[in-house]
Amino acid sequence: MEEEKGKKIEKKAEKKGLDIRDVTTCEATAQMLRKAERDGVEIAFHRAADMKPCPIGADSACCKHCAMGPCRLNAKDPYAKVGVCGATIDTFQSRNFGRMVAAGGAAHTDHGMSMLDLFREVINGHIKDYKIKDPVKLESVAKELGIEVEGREMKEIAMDLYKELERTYTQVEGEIPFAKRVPPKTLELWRKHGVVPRGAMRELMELMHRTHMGVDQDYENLTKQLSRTALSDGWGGSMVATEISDILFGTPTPVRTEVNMGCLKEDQVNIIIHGHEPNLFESVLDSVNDPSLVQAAKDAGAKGINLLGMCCSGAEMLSRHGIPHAGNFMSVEAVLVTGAVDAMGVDVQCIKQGLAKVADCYGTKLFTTNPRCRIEGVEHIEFHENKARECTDAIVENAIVRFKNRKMPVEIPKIKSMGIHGFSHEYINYMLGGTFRASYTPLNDNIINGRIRGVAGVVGCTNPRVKQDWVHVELVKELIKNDVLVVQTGCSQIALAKAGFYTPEAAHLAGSGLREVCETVGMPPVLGLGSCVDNSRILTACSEMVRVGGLGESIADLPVAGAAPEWMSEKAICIGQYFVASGVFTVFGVTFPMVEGTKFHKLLFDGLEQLGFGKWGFAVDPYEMAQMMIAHIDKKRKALGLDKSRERVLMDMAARQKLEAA
Ligand code: MSK
Repeated sequence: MEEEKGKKIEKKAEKKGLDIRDVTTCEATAQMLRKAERDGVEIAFHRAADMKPCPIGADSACCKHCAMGPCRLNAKDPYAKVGVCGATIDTFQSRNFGRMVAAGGAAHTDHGMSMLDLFREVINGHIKDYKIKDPVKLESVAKELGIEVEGREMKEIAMDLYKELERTYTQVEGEIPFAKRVPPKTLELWRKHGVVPRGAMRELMELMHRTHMGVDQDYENLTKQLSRTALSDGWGGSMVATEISDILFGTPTPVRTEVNMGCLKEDQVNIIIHGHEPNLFESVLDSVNDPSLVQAAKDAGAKGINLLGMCCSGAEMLSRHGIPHAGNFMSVEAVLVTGAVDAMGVDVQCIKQGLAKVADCYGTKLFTTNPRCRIEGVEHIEFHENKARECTDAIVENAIVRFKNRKMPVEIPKIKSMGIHGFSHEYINYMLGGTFRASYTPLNDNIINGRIRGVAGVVGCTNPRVKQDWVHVELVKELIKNDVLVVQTGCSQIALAKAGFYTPEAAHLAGSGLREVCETVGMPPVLGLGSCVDNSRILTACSEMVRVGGLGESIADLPVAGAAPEWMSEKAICIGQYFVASGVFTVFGVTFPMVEGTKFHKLLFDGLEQLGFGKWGFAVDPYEMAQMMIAHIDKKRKALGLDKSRERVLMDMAARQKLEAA
């Protein structure tokens, strides 16, 4: 029966043209895709082959904001028609884009607010399972925001910091606290254009209002509000999430650990935590180390309990504690196909509903834990931080029961890669400058002397519309080969980690200048900074580069670029927009939800840069994407007068030796 079903899925996949080599370069995922087809199980790759994207929606040429429509325009002749209310293609697109920014920003902001709620309850003693693990970071963030720290108790400083950061969300007038971290010239530009965020709730509310039918119908005006909202995520919600998570759970420092499905262990109870908020994962970590639960696992015949992460909370735990990571977004269903996962606990964001069916097929215990994210038919064990272990112990206990009663044959791909993760922006400071002169000066110096051409952030999701991991890996290969230092977060980080780029030895793949810096410092040419909210670390690093000097006065002056080559979520659009509004050229792959050549498209892809911001770019091909980013970096180098130093580095060995001696 199963065999027959399997043959049907295989045939269906063939008919739909699903050639496994075309959909993923992740060998472990490919192996599990083959097994899924043998087992008669469908996962997102099959569903993607079975679902043609709506061409009108893909171009964002439709509007369903009221019941006079939905209206749709012709992407080939977008100005030929208008909606029933008279809205033009530019209004359609800026509204749709604005709502993507709002949804993505709300996700990060709500995550950040949860972290802040937890912080408050820890400070006032209502939650005792967590404590402040990094008082040094607490003090430095407090000082940066103008809070007095000298001679004060940690609790007093923490409460003042809480009150200050609460403004990030609730403030109705003024500027969000981390506006203080923005380079003055960038902030001046924001003020000039009226895009400095007040409070995230206000910006989100206003953006939703202005994208309602019959409100803001001027794409330029709407772009200001969607930029202000995106900035309230990057320099607001996400930045608070990162900083508070560091204060509560520790600021990452480099740690060696493994990624990929080969980290599963057949003879152990395997538990995967997948999602975004680190608090659930931190408590599961306590549970799996509880001697009574470890003993229970042994009594059930297991050698121990093996805890792994997936997606972004996995990337955070990888960075902070060296917890092995089983794979990125497009591998989350595939990993269940191993039959080795005894329990998976999920919290919020990027949790596919399809997981429920796959978990059911393989007898994996799947649990939702967050009241914001439940899945029909999936058992919910609610996670409360004031009794965190109740939920996480229950997940572990259920996993042990499933291990004892494993019925399905287990097949674990024997594939994993070792790498170094955990490069917070503070550690980059220390790594490059040493204990006594921790600073970004050596990074700036190496950019100025041309050994490092520039810095690129390569981040974001995986998407079944492109070959999993391939665009990430090829893009990063091209960048480092051309002496561009790469920083990463989220699922992109995991793609490169699986491909072996997270070892200092990977420096041999870099161009001569970057290789030399990596070998001197002993660092990989690709640095992982954590989860998608940790993109805020890249903003902070950019601010530091400006502050240290020599690379211009604003973020827009820096020889940097960003990319989300396999993006899929609205959060990615919000991230892209906050990078663009901060001054960074940001290239997206896969698809871009817009008709090319409209006025709104021209504004995002060109006009914003002319106003002093960054701009968007789009390319599907990783090599073209790399060329676009490198060309932009070179343009910025030229504007800074640094093009000559790089020519010397690349072309003249004697001059290079002279520079080294200097
Ligand atoms: S998990 S948002 S698929 S990076 Fe943050 Fe990965 Fe993108 Fe989700």
